[in-house]
Amino acid sequence: MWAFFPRNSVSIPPAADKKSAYYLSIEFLIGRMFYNNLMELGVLEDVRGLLAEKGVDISAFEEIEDAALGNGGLGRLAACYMDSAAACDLPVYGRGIRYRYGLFKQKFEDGFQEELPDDWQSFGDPWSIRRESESRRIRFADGEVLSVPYDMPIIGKNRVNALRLYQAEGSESAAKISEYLYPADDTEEGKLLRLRQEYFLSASAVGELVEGYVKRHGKDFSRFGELCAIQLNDTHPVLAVAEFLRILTEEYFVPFGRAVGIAQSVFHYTNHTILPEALECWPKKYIEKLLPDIYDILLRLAAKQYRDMKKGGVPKEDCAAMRIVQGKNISMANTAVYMAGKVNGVAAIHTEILKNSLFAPAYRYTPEKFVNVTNGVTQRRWLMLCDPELCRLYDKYIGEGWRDNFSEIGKMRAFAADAEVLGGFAAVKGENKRRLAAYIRGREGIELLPNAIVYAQVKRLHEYKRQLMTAFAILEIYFRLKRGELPDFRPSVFLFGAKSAPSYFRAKGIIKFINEIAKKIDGDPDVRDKLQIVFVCNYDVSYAEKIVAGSDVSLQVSTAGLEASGTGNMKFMMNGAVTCGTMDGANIEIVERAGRENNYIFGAEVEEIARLKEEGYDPNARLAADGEMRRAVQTLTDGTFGDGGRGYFKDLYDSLTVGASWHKPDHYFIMRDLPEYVDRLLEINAEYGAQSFVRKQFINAVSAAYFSSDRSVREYAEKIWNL
Ligand code: 26V
Repeated sequence: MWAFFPRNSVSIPPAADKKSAYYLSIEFLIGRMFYNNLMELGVLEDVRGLLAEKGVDISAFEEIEDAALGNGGLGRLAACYMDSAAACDLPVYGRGIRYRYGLFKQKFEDGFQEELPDDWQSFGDPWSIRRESESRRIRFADGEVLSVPYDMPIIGKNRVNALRLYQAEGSESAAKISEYLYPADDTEEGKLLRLRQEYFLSASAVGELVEGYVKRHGKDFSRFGELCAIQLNDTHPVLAVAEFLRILTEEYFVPFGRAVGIAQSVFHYTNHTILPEALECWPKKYIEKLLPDIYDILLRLAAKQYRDMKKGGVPKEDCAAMRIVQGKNISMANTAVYMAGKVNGVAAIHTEILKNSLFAPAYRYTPEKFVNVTNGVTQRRWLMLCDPELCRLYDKYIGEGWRDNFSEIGKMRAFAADAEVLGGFAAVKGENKRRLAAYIRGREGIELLPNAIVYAQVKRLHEYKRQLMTAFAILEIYFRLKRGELPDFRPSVFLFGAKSAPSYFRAKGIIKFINEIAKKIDGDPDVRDKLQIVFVCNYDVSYAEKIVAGSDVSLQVSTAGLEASGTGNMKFMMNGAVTCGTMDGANIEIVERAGRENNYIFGAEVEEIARLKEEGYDPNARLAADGEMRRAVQTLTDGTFGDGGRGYFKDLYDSLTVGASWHKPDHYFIMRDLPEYVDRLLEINAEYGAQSFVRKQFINAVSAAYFSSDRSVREYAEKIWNL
């Protein structure tokens, strides 16, 4: 493959006076690059043909390199942005960690998740170039490690960018730093390892960028912000700010206050979640122990922030909320907000929540800092690669211009009443569904119900995403089918795909519960021709490509206010699935563009959730009043399903009805939204098969232009990086 590229083509261009942006991320969920790269080079079909002549199916390459150096939306977003930056000819470069093992491979044993290591380099890593000569030493209190960069080409039409991943070497303990993505952090040792990873990434990137600047522009740092933007993808790389201050003040003797000012013109911060348990706070003593110099810098920075706030007359409560030091901890988000030139949320509603609640005081004092950049996904992987038939349909009616300028896809809207086009669209969906069925047959040995409606919920397993609510909805439908109350019900398949964090007890309970329901339905001759659950094993990027192309209904049912954006929702939309979901994250912007009437929206909105929290919410009263719902929920404890005596189901039941010291019962408002959810699913079931339903799907697909990550990265380039 390397014959295609000069060996230095992925290096950072030496252009001395052009600004570049660096995207620092603890995750890059790039997935398989083989097909993608052939497509970007314009030779995918030729290679497919050549291999076929030799009797080789190109899908043989599905065995190799599916680099899962990320676990969900945040990491996949980073990968989409790399793709779009190259495609849009923007000088944007990724900086991350080259983990020896990616996100674990998932296995089911009797319906329980088990984790196996993901040895993603077992067939080698054909894409990366090791840049040994650019290695640098990274210092910790207990010794040094070597950071060796590996560059991976990101191929665009007129440009090849580099994704640079650092690998830790030098000793056995050094190599541990880049061994696993998300090492278990339920012990102090685990937490320290995670902190080491964050500093390793931060110091590798900042060391390189400052060195490069000094080589080209000397030690006058006044132009740094003019030439270099550093985007912090969530708080994991926030120590980069402290490392930057450390180098400028200690190695180049820049006065501290001046260094802070320069840093504020370089760094920007994207927030990806408002869940309190996911907002990083590092105990001071850990930072002090591992990184004493960085600790001093952070305390100096905190003291400066506090002085400035006092001088500015900021009232006590606001000071308390914004402070970098929070008791015994350092708040990484507060550090990021203080030091960032721009702070952004990832969907309109999410940015509003940042401004009005999470970071409300900071917004009041520095409103100009806050901007929204709604997420996007790359249509090259998520439409052109995974849905070539739909693309050919577009070519036929509007030409190929949309392939380079995705906003042209909107031209297809003119055909929304054209029976021939809708027929063609439905045929494509049917074919993709058959392909998906074949893929699942191959991977799971399961036969999907033929000609069924495919509803899909694929995403990380988390309580706020409410896979459990979908499980209850399916149970309600199951009991109604058993009683013969749904005579016209069309065969339906519910696809789940999700990995649970290895130590997330409740999430693992939800996986087991869904697998138990699947088994029960499968064993019930009364309903198994009508209803089916398939929980696919080891959901990953390659699986997602097939699922988004072959599904009819995209389930996006998070509790309103909690899904920052979602990006799976966009992938399904692009491939012509309707959204059945709540008014949350980017769902709101999806229905704004495709029409609420063309989707299936339900549930409490953000204001109602706030009101329920305020005025009191009683899930038990709701259960008592709704026999259907009660029946479904009680299966957790009435012996219908078993969890092998491991206590998972009782814990789930208690989380809904009793709560705990840290959460009130039904913290995610399942009992509020479940009845409406069941109604929406049945409404879809009743409408499916009519041309009006195909039309809804079609309108979604052709209204997806805004959700291209080409649009998103251009917005970053204009509003934040000033490229
Ligand atoms: C991390 C953790 C770790 C501790 C346990 C609970 C928990 C919950 C959530 C997270 C997520 C970390 C950040 C993240 O991945 N956010 C996702 O970012 C996507 C890209 O912006 C966005 O589409 C998703 O809505 C958002 O959840």
